[in-house]
Amino acid sequence: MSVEIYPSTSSPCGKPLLDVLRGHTTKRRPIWMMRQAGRYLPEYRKVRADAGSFLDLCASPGLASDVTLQPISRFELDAAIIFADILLLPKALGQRLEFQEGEGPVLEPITGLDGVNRLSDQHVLSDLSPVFEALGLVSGKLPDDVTLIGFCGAPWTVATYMVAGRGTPDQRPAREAAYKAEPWFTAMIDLLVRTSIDYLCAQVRAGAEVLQIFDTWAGVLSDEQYGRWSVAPVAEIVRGVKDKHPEVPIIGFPRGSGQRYARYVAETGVDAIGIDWSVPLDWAREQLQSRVTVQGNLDPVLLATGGDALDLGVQHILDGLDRRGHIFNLGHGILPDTPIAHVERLISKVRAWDDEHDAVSKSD
Ligand code: 1CP
Repeated sequence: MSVEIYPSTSSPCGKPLLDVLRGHTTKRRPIWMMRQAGRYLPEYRKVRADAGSFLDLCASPGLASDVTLQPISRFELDAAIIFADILLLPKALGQRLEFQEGEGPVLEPITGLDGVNRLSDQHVLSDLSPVFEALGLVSGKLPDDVTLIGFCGAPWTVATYMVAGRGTPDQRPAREAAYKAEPWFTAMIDLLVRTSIDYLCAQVRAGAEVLQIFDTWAGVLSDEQYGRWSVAPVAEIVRGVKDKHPEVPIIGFPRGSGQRYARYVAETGVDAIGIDWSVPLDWAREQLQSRVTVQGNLDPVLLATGGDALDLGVQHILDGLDRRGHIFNLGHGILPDTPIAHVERLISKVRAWDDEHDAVSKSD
């Protein structure tokens, strides 16, 4: 029998991640890791080298589905996240994108109306068809209890790269455009909202069971800008997707939001909130877990560090958050130099906690 904390309108389906997101209590606490397919895995590095470039890998459904499944074969994880990138959407809108070795993404910066006017939503879904094909392939190969996650970037975060043309430490170019509320910047955000809804809905049709919206740069916004550029566009996306697919849970990840995570939950309508490692767990339990599922929040640096500090950090999260309504994850993506043994240790710790507490509840 399942105990419910949020009103649940469905019966459990046997996939721990999906069930927790729908308000059921599961035997095991679901775990997955942001960027779980990636450079810390030798099997990923091999496929990546054979593919030629990161974008070639994303454009090849067979290879993208293989690397999506790599962490699932290696570890006991509860979700696979489709291998793609948040910047495939601006590329599909017509912005030139390259990934330079050791440099990360490079786009042709958009800093005015001309640049926005050159974008077009005409071929977005056909351009992104390799992502949908890869989802279909993964969906046919996943173990029965593993959930398939689709994703996109939040308009604000995607726009920061579109404006700067690359990753920056503070996203200053986009923040300046946002402060001035430049009409071209507003038009860019509107275009991203509309096309992200279409993109996410198409991912659901292709097999995604849960969606995550990555707002990696939400935290750099000042408080009075946060509502307009981070919360409002994501709320619109959530409404647009729920309109067509009300049964698909949506996880928001507005990294670095501090106290504003509570506002984000209240105003966007997400079903779950991904939190970074700076968030105090007692606060998260009271202010967030009482309303939605919480995902997080181990520091990726701690996972790379390992040892007793890692054990303590994992234990702190397992004890600090209510196991009902918690998805174990990192507070941001796994780092490329993370030893695989540390990942194995993390997962076995989480599983051991479940076993211990299951034994306790049986002997009660
Ligand atoms: O060299 C390589 O192999 C490329 C490294 C890499 C990988 C593995 C990039 C370049 N993207 C990805 C895959 C990726 N990106 C996934 C795959 C699924 C998984 O999690 O396993 C996901 C969900 C993303 C999302 C993404 N891309 C975000 C949001 C999450 C986050 O980590 O903050 C962002 C900001 C990007 C942009 C991006 N793509 C790649 C890099 C190095 C960056 C960051 C650039 C920067 O800010 O400097």
